[in-house]
Amino acid sequence: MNSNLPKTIFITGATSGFGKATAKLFNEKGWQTIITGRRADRLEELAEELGQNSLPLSFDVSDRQSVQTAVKNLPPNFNKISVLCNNAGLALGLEGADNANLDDWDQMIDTNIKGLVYATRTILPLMIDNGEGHIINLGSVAGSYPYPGGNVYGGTKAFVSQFSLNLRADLVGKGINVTSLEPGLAETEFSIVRFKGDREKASQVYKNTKVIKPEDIAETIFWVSTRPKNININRIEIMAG
Ligand code: NDP
Ligand code: 8X3
Repeated sequence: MNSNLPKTIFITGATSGFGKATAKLFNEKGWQTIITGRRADRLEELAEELGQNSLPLSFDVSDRQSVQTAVKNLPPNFNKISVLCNNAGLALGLEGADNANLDDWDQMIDTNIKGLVYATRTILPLMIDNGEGHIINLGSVAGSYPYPGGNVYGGTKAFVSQFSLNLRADLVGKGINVTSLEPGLAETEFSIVRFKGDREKASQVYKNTKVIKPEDIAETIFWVSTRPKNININRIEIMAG
């Protein structure tokens, strides 16, 4: 492979928060970005800002067929993926387990677990063919430290952490790195989504806290992606200061 060609990062959930900041930073650094998410209008707007090195693909990551179709139809100049950033995810609700909404639980499992697994399983063979790659999965401190109402969200993120280590076990010697990045409180649209559009309630979550910024996570993803290949960063936990 010609090492002068720009590298490509495939980012799930690039319409907001960490994913959007990551797309902007990698674009600035000269990478090609494949930006994905359900909201096509936001993707088009971001793609316009990023320019010709960016490819917007709108699909729901929890829909297996859509993930496979999107990857199968990648144009040849975008199908050598150096980094897959499995970032799309969400928390819904903060009710205790006896009151929580089962549809919310389904959606978190479908997105945070199944979506991440679909993207990984679909893109991994391309990385194996290229003999290099890096999968960076967005876990959370909620996967290690339980809190009331975290129930299924925390469970999905514990899956991400353990799945990352198991992927690593399968990929040793194949030139593919795997990292689980596990942040704490960061101000994005995360809480607005969790509280179903209640911005006032969402803003209370970050009151009097020095929160993590999306740009902090983007910089960490860039740092992880640019380490020498003789090391693998297994797991990074970042909490608000
Ligand atoms: P945002 O709500 O700002 O962004 C979430 C992104 O995920 C959006 O781009 C959204 O795109 C995408 N997404 C959600 N569901 C789907 C779906 N079914 N298909 C495709 N894309 C989807 O939140 P954050 O940036 O904070 O969250 C990013 C990741 O980081 C998540 O996995 C979250 O769990 C994790 N995280 C967040 C923390 C925080 O405090 N903010 C801390 C630790 C981890 P669209 O709606 O357009 O589909
Ligand atoms: C998001 C961080 O602490 O709100 O994963 O669950 S937390």
